[in-house]
Amino acid sequence: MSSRRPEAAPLSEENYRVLDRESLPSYLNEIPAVTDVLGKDVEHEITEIGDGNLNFVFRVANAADASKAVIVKQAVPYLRMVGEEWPLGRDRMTYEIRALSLYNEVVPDLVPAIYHADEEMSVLVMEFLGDHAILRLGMIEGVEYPEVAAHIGHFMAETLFRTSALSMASEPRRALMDQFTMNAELCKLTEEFIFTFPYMDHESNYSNPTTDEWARENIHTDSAFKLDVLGFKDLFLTKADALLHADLHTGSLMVNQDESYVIDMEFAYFGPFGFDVGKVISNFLLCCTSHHHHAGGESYRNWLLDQIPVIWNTFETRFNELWLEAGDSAMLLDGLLTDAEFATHRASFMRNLLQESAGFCACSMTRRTVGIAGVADVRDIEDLDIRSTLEIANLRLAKELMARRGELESIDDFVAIARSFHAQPIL
Ligand code: ADP
Ligand code: SR1
Ligand code: MG
Repeated sequence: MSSRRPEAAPLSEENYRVLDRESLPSYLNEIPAVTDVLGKDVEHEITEIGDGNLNFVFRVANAADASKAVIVKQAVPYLRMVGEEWPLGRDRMTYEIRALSLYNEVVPDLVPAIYHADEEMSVLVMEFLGDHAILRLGMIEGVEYPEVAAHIGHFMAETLFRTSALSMASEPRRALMDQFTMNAELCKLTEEFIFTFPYMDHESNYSNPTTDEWARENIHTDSAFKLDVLGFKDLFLTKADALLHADLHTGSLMVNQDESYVIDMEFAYFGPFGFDVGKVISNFLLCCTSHHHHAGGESYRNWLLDQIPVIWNTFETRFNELWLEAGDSAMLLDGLLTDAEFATHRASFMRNLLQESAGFCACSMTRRTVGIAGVADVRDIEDLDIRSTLEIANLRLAKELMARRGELESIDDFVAIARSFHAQPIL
């Protein structure tokens, strides 16, 4: 893994302006890598397609040939989902650019290509994934994607292993960490919106009266659960295993029947392996609950549950392959462990990682249910009673996974808990 330039100086406002439909054509016309795709001085068709929480995303196409298109993503100096009254540094785009550049080296088939990256303007111009849908939206519709679980597992194994101390030497790894250390504001969003606010009365939390009452009685006053979550917040703050995507959910995946692409890596930082693994799995579970209401029903719920072992087993197999192939690293030198000791170490490492992932999965399920940033799978259900029943189900499952994570010896144990939960009548 190559090291990159040192932590950048603060961004200057002099070279920054917010791009819009009027200014985008002249901005893009000066970038040869973009005019190679769109054509030079052509008429543009520009659509703002951002449905995310933080940034503005434009599709810019050649008006005469819509197959020629790029995506322009720009960070503005505030949190889009709240508005200008919630300032947020736009250097988050610097971290997205760095992480996407690294992913383009490590897993080029699983991320969009970069045409242009402009840290001063907080702009990324990238490949338009026109033949792909956001996984979350497809899953709400009950679409089965045969390859996506294996792609997710492969993505996590490659990106997590190759940026970890199991693979890299100590000095280049510290130089790489230095590139992401100051993604402080987005880490703080996670610290607060995933690990703190959802477990207390907080003005930012979502509200649905029946769910609120259940949360007050079963979350805010459950000391054991809150202390477990605090332990995971501690891991998030202190355990720097690898470069994480750190916002890896089904809204950060664009897919079709054959291909999967990971997008939106602005939260990237060095954190615990299990955060990426647990977060992505939690989104399959949240969707599974929603199909007690959505049309997919039991058969789609089973498909979703079946994907979890595929994600984990692909991850584990590839991670172990990379580990067996690796030479000396910051962590291990050839000759330190016997083959038997190494095998014992790997097995115990994977069991710990599974249990850690289950805990992060529980935190993610809870925040997506009672925190500000919900998931459309459940939060877009109009009937408040149905929504509330599903929300409480998600909270109950989250608590069970958290409480029982220490029992987990294999991914089958994890999925067995979810299967028996969903075998009960929920609606
Ligand atoms: P945010 O950081 O604001 O959450 P995202 O990176 O998630 O923004 O992008 C918002 C939306 O823009 C995505 O949900 C997707 O619909 C669209 N989008 C983002 N990147 C691409 C891409 N490379 N190709 C096609 N659509 C994209
Ligand atoms: C204010 S929290 C917004 C959330 O949106 C992003 O997708 C992250 O998950 C973040 O926690
Ligand atoms: Mg984002």
